Amino acid sequence: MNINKTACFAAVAVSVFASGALAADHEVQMLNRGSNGQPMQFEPAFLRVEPGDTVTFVATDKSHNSESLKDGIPEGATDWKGKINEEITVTFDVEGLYAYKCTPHLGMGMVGLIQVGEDSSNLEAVESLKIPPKAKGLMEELIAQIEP
Ligand SMILES: [Cu+2]
Repeated sequence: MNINKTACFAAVAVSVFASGALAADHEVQMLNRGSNGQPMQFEPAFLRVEPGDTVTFVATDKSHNSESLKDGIPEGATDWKGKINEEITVTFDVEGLYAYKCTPHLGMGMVGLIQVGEDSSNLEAVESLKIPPKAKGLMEELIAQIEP
């Protein structure tokens, strides 16, 4: 009886883990003005998550979206492109750095960075992204927040 109970518990624990029930969902707000007073911001613009976690980009304010930047995500990772005014949930399975933008506000510096796990081997690609100066400036600030 005891043995059966233990085996049963182990099976449940394994299936919970395998189904990803331990994965967390994080939220990033898309805002006309961030709490730092800057216009057109993702908040938080830098996020550290674990592989398998999801991030929901919330359409708190209108006229924003979230789209991965070309050459700004790890090799083998899936890009994404949310529609304007729509919430989108993205699952991050591949470790690495993910740079993204709000398509209409890239020129105003509306970019964000997500670090998944501990692999930052695509850092150089993110550092050399071809994006407008204001976006570049914020991206540098976000890169400085990467955890080693
Ligand atoms: Cu925007």
